[in-house]
Amino acid sequence: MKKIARAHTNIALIKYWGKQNAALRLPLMSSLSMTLDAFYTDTYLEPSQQEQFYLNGQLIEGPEAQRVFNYLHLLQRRYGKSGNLSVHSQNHVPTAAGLASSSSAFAALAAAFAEYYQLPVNETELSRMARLGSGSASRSVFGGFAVWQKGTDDQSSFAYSLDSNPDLDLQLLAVEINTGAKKRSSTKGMQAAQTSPFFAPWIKRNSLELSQMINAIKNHDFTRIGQLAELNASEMHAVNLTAQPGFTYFEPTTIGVIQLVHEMRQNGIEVYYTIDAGPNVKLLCQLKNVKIVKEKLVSAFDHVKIINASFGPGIQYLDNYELD
Ligand code: 2P0
Repeated sequence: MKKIARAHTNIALIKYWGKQNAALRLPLMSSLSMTLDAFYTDTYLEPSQQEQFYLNGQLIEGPEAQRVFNYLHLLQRRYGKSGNLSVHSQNHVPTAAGLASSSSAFAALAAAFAEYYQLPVNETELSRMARLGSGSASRSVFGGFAVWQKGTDDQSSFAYSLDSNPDLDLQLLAVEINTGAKKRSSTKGMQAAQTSPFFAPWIKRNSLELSQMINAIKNHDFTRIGQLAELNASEMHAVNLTAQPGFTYFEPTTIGVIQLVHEMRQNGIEVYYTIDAGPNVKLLCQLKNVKIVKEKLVSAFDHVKIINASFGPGIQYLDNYELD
C-alpha cells in the first residue's frame, strides 16, 4: 500500500508578497518561515475513472478542485505521467483563514504525487514541485526554520532547511478571529500590492530583514526574531493599505489584538505579532509567557479561539494509516 504524505503548515516570519513570474510562482523576494506542529494536511492519491478531490471526506467541486487538478496535470506533464487520479486529503488546518492551509495542502500533494509515482526526487526537487502549487508550500517540505530562495527560474527557486530542529524557545499562539474564507486570495492580494508606492522599498526592506532574521536565528535571539517578524508583517500590510486602490485583510479585532500586544509589551510581557493574508493574528512569545498572554487575550476578546503551536517537522510519509 502507498504511504500517506503529511505536510505541516508554515508561518512566514519574513514574508513572500509579490511574484516575478505568476505561472512558475517565482517570487520577487526570498522568505523565511517556521514550520508549525499544530496544523497539517494528510494526502494520498489513487487511480480513478474520473478526477476527484475529497477534502475531509467530502467531494469538492468547482474552482478549488480545478486548482488541484490543474496542478496534478502540470506535474504529470513535467514527469511524463498520465491517467486520472483521485485525491484524498484531510486538512487539520482551518481552511483559507490566513493560517496558510495552502502551504501544507500543496506540500502534501506534491509529496503524495512523488509517492504515488515513486519518483526519485530529493527535498530540493520536492520543494520546487510544491512551489508550483502554492509559493509558501515550497517551505513546508522542511521542518523548523526554512528559507525559500527566490531564484531567477524554475531550477533556482526552492526552499532549504535553515535549522530543522531549532534549540530555541519560540511559541506561536494562533488567534483565530474569523475562520471563514478570506475575501481576497493571496494570489490576488500580492498582485494588487504591486501598485503601492511602497512596493519597491518593501522588496529592499525584505532582503535586509531576511539577512537580519537569519542572524537572529543563528544567535537564538528571541527578541530580535520577534521584532523583525512584527516589522516585516507590518510592512506587508502597509503595502496593502497603500495599494491603488488600497485594501486590508484586517478586521476590527485584528487591530484590537495589535493594540493589546503593544500594551502587553509596555507592561513587560514580551510578545510580538505576525499576520498573513487574513484577519487572524499569530503571536510569538516564550513558554513562560504563554499562560499570561492567553489570559489577556481571553479577557479582552471572549469570542477568540487560541491554538498553541511550536516547531513542526518536514514532509513525513505514514504507513498503514487511516485518515480520521
Ligand atoms: C507567506 N503568504 O510568505 C505569505 C505571507 C501570505 C502572506 O505565501 O499565490 O498561497 O499560491 O503562491 O503561497 C500565501 O500565499 O500564494 C503566502 P500563491 P500562497 O507565507
